[in-house]
Amino acid sequence: MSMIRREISITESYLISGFAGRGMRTIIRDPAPHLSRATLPITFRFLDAEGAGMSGERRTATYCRVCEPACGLVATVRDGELVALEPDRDHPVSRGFACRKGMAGAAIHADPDRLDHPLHRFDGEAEVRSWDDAVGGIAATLTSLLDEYGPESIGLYMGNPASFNSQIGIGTPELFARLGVTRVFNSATQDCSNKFAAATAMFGTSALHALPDLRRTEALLLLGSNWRVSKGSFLVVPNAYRELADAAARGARIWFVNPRDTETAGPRTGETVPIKPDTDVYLLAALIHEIDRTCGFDPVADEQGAHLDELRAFVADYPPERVAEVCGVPADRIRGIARDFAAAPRAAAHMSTGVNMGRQGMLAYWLMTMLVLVTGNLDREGGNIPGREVYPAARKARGDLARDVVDGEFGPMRRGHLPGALLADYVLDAEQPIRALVVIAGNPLLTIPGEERLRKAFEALELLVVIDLYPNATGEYADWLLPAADMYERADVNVATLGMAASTFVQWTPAVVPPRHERREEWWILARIAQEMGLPSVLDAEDPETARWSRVDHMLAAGGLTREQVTSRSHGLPVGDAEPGSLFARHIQTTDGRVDCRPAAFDAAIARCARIFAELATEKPDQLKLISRRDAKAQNSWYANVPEMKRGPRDRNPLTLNPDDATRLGLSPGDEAVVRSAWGEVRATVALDPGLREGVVAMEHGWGLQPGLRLSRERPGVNVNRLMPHGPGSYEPESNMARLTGIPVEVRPLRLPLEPSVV
Ligand SMILES: Nc1nc2c(c(=O)[nH]1)N[C@H]1C(S)=C(S)[C@@H](COP(=O)(O)OP(=O)(O)OC[C@H]3O[C@@H](n4cnc5c(=O)[nH]c(N)nc54)[C@H](O)[C@@H]3O)O[C@H]1N2
Ligand SMILES: Nc1nc2c(c(=O)[nH]1)N[C@H]1C(S)=C(S)[C@@H](COP(=O)(O)OP(=O)(O)OC[C@H]3O[C@@H](n4cnc5c(=O)[nH]c(N)nc54)[C@H](O)[C@@H]3O)O[C@H]1N2
Ligand code: SF4
Ligand SMILES: [Mo]
Repeated sequence: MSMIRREISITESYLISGFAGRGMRTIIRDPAPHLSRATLPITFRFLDAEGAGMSGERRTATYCRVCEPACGLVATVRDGELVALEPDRDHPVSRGFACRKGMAGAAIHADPDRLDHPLHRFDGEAEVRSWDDAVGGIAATLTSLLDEYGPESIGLYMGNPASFNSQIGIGTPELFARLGVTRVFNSATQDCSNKFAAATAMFGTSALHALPDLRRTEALLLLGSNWRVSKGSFLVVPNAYRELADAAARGARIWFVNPRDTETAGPRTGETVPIKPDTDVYLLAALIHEIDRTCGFDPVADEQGAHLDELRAFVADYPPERVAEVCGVPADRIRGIARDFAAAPRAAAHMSTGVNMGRQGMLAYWLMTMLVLVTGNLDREGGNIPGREVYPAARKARGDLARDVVDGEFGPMRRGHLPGALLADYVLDAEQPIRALVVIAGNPLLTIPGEERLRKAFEALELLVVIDLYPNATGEYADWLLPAADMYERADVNVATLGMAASTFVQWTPAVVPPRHERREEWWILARIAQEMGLPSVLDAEDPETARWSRVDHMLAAGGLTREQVTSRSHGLPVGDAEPGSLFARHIQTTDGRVDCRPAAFDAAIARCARIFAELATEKPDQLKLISRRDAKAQNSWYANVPEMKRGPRDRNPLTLNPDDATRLGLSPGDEAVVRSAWGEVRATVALDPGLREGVVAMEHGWGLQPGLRLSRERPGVNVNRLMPHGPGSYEPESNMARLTGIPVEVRPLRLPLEPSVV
């Protein structure tokens, strides 16, 4: 076996999978410090004449790009194949922590059901086509639609994994922005867009979010999250559950405001405050009102905030005794939390998807921030502070919510990413429909509310392009299904979550292995389509390799870093901890440098707040409400085909009920139940969860048949988003955030078929 060693650019690594078929395999090593940015040392090993497999094992430091913490991992590559991932003990921040979802990356990489070649579907038949055919065919259809109907006929949906891919933003603007495409959708409107809207109104920028200072706080209010399972969101803290346990061991008081007593709550961490779903905004208002009425606002609030009197006037409508019934939290308990939170020398708060997905996520995020501010805990040690920046994101994302809210085709909405809950409406619109949709790293059929209507919409499209790891449920409707490289097949930098971390680090990873078969990175796919359409393309740059990293280089340069520095530190380059004082000193973007504590842009939302309160106050007392839940062995819809994550009871997503509710409804574990909302109906298997508040039922999302995936065919589960509100009026208009929790439902046993004797 002969061996040559030489330097090769990353672009070239795309060619490697082609070489492999001709008897050559490649090993990509850790980038060595002396190498220039895009250059990796590569060892080619030629197979011997008999074609015996190459041997040898190497370990490469990399990182996980499934969720926010970006945990350091070590990949084992044997005979050129990724065989295992394990936690990186030498990582300066995650220090040997990683979860099962992360480690399952090796199984996803090797999954035989992955997309490996471009597929074209025509008259119900799918056939393998060349990349040239694929990009040529897509370019031709896009060009003719543009000519005939203009850019409004084209839509884009970017899913959640796109956020963890530093390269996805390279080809995308070149293609879609140049075409003038404005109908852009993003999973954020099913996740967190309320936070962008609220931050814009309070801080003058959508990119400023103050994190709880877990290591130093003495009181922590956590609403609508379950860190032990999810590992957190809008927060980069590896092993956040451990941080909670450490804080509690130090004596910190922790409240989990949640309709469910979660895996995260308990004697090691803190107590659950079992709230009724979709009512957090009133609890938060009552806490602030109680503090105002008793100990008063901290004097620093007058310096930090504008319009405090207007805030006072708003919360005065919601005293503890008035909200107690609606929230399902006794007034005394609310007063107790207010007292203890205000009295704690350092207190912090955080809220996540359970509150984002209610009807008033934007106001809830505002009030959560106000609770921190009026107790003097904003931008203070042990309170809420922004993460250390690398790139001045807050300045770049400056905005004005009042100007952002516009009259859209389907009613008021925020400019920017369109509401996912309207995707089907845009496609089925009679006057100016979206006729071609490109879906990148997303599975909207299962993750956006309203499956039935989305099916109609996807059927009506003239062109659907799905760029994914898998032939996912959305891909069933695709004319072109394009195979994406996975995270271990691409070089990357963790730019997406910079500024959201308690301890900021910049991490580089090389492509651990070359893309299998014909998988390609998204930027390359989009750049090829751009070329075919005669548009500028990064592939036509003098040096495409330098060009495709230019955005990352620019972001790093803003922080005084170079890619050389970053690539030389294979376990991540620590940048610094979140800094008290930096919010007001550097980040805030309002003209007076103060937080707007009662933005005028909230007027309509505040009027709605009163209306929703009246509606909740008169609701029938036994009204069941559906909430979402996550499972430790899933990641939205895309772990459906990983055998080790779907064993045992994880063969379906049951409807979980409190045992008393189940008895009242005549349901036992294992029974089939019908769940009906005003928007749809599903059948689900019943399971009990004594941790659920009475009157609350829960289901995991991300399930539902994905015919292209073997395990999903055997264990499809049901898509809970059939039950979720969609269409005009179903989302929060200032943020475009979908409503995915606190949905009124009716649950009844599925009528058994008639006894055979009766038939
Ligand atoms: N009812 C309800 N609905 C929800 C939620 C809920 O709690 N309840 N949660 C919401 C939330 S928070 C989110 S973020 C959304 C998620 O919504 P989506 O982003 O639409 O869905 P995912 O299931 O995350 O699908 C990701 C897709 O990307 C593919 N993928 C993974 N990695 C890559 C890659 O590197 N490149 C490419 N091209 N594809 C890749 C996967 O195979 C999968 O098909 O769902 C939302 N929907
Ligand atoms: N294992 C696993 N990890 C994941 C994911 C996954 O699907 N599986 N998805 C990833 C993604 S995309 C995201 S965005 C993050 C999300 O991370 P988290 O926001 O922590 O998500 P969840 O674990 O769903 O926690 C939401 C909690 O809100 C509660 N809740 C529901 N309705 C309400 C309400 O009205 N009020 C209050 N106060 N609480 C409510 C639920 O009981 C649940 O415990 O997780 C990420 N990590
Ligand atoms: S916590 Fe998230 S980033 Fe860390 S290993 Fe698990 S899935 Fe990956
Ligand atoms: Mo998410």
